[in-house]
Amino acid sequence: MSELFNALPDGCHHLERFLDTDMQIVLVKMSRELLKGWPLCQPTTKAGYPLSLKVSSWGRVGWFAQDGKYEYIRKHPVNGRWWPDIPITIKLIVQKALRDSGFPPVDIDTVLLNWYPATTGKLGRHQDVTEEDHTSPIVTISLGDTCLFNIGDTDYESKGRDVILMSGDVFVMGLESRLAYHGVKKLLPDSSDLLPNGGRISLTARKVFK
Ligand code: MD3
Ligand code: FE
Repeated sequence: MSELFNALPDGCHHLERFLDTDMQIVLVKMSRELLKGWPLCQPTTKAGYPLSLKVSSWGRVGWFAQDGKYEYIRKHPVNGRWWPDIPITIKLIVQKALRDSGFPPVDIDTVLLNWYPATTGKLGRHQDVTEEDHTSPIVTISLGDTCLFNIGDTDYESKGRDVILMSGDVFVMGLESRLAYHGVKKLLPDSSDLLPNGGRISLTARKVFK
């Protein structure tokens, strides 16, 4: 009964253990390949503070935050190279997650890699509104250490619901939850053996353009 009082918002789907260990290892290898050519960069808030994570991207554009702006940029912020194509494996996982959640396919423009360092990684409460398209569902793959994630509604003050995201889980946010406030409160140290020194990678697929 109690879960009825604290259900996930409409349009929000937690696909637990969606990816087996072999697929998680493949995705970590792909992430390392990306970072060889497009190294992690640390975004800063509009007030100029560094976020407690670092990012890189695949796709036509990549999300970044610098000089008081949150934006999608066409090239890596440091080396100026165009972002690489989204790996087909990631596209297939995203389409399967959407289908299993009851959504039609989405032609994604970008996959954001978030790197959360062991123990200190976190992401303050926010809405994803940098995109032009606010209706297509967003899909996130979790790899490495477990995190404590919170998702509310479109009111910043909403208490929200805590969700434990583990390595191999996929989270889909569509409908009302597309614009829900959410954040990563903390990582649970030593909760996964996938990454040698701990930490967490999330891969978030989005349609940016209408
Ligand atoms: C709910 N990433 O990159 S994933 C982000 O774990 C972001 O890296 C977190 O929030 C992470 O913007 C959370 C789950 C997630 C992603 C996008 C959402 C939840 C969302 C968009 C709308 C509502
Ligand atoms: Fe977000």
